[in-house]
Amino acid sequence: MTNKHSTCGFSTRAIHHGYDPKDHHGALVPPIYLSATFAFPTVEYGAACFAGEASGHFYTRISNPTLALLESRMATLENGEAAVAFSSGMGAIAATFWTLLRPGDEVIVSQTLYGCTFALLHHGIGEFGIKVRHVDLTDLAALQAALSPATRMIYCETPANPNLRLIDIAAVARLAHQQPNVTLVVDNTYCTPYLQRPLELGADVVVHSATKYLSGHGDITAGIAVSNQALAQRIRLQGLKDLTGAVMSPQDASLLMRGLKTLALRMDRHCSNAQALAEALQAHPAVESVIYPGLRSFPQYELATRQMKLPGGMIAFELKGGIETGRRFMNALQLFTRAVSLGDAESLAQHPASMTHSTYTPEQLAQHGISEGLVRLSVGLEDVADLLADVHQALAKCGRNTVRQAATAPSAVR
Ligand code: 3LM
Repeated sequence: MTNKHSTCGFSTRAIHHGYDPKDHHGALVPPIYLSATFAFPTVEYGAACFAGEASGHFYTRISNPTLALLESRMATLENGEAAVAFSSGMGAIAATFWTLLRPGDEVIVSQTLYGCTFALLHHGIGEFGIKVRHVDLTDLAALQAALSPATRMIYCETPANPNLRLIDIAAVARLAHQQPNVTLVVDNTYCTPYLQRPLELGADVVVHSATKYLSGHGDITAGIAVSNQALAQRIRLQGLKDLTGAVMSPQDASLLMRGLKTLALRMDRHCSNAQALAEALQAHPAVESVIYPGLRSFPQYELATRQMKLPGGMIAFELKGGIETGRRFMNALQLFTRAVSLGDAESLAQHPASMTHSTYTPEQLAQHGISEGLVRLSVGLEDVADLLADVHQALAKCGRNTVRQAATAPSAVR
């Protein structure tokens, strides 16, 4: 695999890293190797592959040339040594947990997490003898107090889904690494490596839902884990090969590489559109509060500017009148689509408490800082004037009870 672009900039590596057309009949776009299995020239070579003594591809659940190219691109973009591709973000997260944790271990997790990660912890690994401790990781004294000889992992999202709380990765990494055998795992889905590179700040593993910004077009589910060689090899041979089998398809790897080519351009646009929308929301009298890392009112504004290149494309906000007004606002949107997921070209709106985070009980939502009235926007790539117009018309309607029953008429649901 050619690595002649290893010293180039982010976008150049996202487009070219690890591939030279002259090695592939001049094909500009890397070929998709659909083969599930690979021929052994000799029985001895096959045995060496299985023993880990030969590095060739032998079965796509373990490795494949198309996946290997994608993995090398993700590794360089995150500034890690190696990456492992999965069929979903949850596949990557589950494989990382199952590889690195054993009964009797403790995992310290931040207060707010994506709903299915929360469910995996509480209804998955938490029921297999692994102790899950939620700690406010913005409070370093609380983290220090929570660390114990049994701690094997610290896990966080920053910004967190859905309330955008940030964790100071460098500070948490310093505490984590005072103790041997503690792995800091950061979910970098909201930022992508274009905005934030946790491994450079001391994290050990980065996980992604590549379903989101990395692929960027809402047409695949995919996941990635990036780390050093040794950890990646363990995650591949245990978490991927044996414990989950959640391998990415080669076609999806190709779509994901297509998405990566425009990642920087798209992220710049997501961020500038979101900044304009967040400012407009904040200035509107119907709005109670806006959470966006690019606003000076954001409680961790200084950390956001230090840790993230730009504030991201996600906004959370509450309207005066709480969830009832929030529902009317979402049903009145015409250009925004009412849908979960994020990071697509299309702007999306959803209600975390009843959708992405419905795996939390109402009590847990309150404990974990996810308020009932929160509305989440994934700001897309449309023209900002059209997005502003849509939000303004929906805000004008949501105070009054004049909204058509969009949710009951499938043809009217965008
Ligand atoms: C969502 N999130 O709408 P997949 N980590 C983070 C995530 O946001 C997600 C995952 C991991 C949403 C999905 S909700 C039914 C739709 C921070 C997914 C999991 O397995 O690729 O979906 O990634 O917030």
